[in-house]
Amino acid sequence: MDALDSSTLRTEQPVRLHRPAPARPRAASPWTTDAVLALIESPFMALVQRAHAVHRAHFPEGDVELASLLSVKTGGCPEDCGYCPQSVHHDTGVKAGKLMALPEVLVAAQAAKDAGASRFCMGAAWRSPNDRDVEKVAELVRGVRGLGLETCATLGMLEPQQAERLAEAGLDFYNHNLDSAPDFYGDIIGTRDYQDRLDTLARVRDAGIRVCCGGIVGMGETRRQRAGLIAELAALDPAPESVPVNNLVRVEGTPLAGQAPLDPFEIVRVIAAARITMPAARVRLSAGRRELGDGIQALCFMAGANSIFYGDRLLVTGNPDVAADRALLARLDLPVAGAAAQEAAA
Ligand code: SAM
Ligand code: DTB
Ligand code: SF4
Repeated sequence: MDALDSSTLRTEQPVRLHRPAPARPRAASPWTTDAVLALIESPFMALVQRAHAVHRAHFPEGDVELASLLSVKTGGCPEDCGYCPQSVHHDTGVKAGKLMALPEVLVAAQAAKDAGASRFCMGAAWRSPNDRDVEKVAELVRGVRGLGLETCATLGMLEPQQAERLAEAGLDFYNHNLDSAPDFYGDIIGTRDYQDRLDTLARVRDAGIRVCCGGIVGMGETRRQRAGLIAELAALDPAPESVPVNNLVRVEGTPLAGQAPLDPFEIVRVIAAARITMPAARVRLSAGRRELGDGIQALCFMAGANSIFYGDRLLVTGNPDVAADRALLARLDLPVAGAAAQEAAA
């Protein structure tokens, strides 16, 4: 990864991978792209103050949810997502593995719980799972739930009956990101389109699973396109219960490895916009926290972030270590959400 260099803090020049997709007509929502852009462009302190007020009104306890990630099936993915180290299209040195077995997953889940996590998210580098894969993941979900953790899975595109099988297994959340605004998406991903993502999200909803849906910033998108992503998320009906905001992790070998880092204050603005437009959601300050530093993370919490990925690894890249995160939350007097987290802290 590149070091943060203040001379290249923000770029509006995308690394162009694919043909740009035309803007798609969106469902009626009070949060148009223009309205979200106006929010993001409002004076920084006023924006953070407004977001903080919304946050306190909807989350009076001010707690932070700790979600741990495990890559249960790593690498070898046929999709060409320009940011992703697990795509076969990019030479990143990530080796393809098989789906992990239940006992191994339970060891990792128990360790996450012991460290204080309340949610355990299992990620698989699939375009879409086959039915046998879904049955195996359903077993993992049952096992992890049995440990008293909330479960989340992110497995790619789902068919309706696959979403139903996961719901029957008790899956609490399904993560499937819109990733970008529709008019930037084609620059980043060529092997499936925006509507595919919306279709999977609808199937997850119809099956009764709560939705975790967000995106990535820092891929070379414009500010307007960041606003477009937030507008799309806020237009989902109902809005997602969890909204991960990922700061691009620039991985050597991916087409976006050379992307200049985004101004970290811009990430705070995006978090604030997510909080104001989706007031009841857990807004997760997700990948890319290692580059942000404690001060920017504190501003993100102020602006309404109330969840983080917790644990030394994300899927295949690193994350701040557990001790550093616990120390940061303690220094900021931020309580952790959930009984397990409180026990681990004691
Ligand atoms: N294959 C499934 C899919 O794409 O839906 C699930 C796993 S995929 C790794 C889940 C999400 O991780 C992506 O949608 C993207 O938002 C995020 N992600 C992947 N690589 C990233 C990176 N280098 N930086 C930030 N976020 C990333
Ligand atoms: C999400 O929005 N971010 C997570 C999770 N959902 C699955 C993944 C981040 C991946 C970061 C790069 C990596 O380690 O592969
Ligand atoms: Fe595959 Fe998901 Fe990575 Fe895209 S983001 S290449 S679908 S693992």
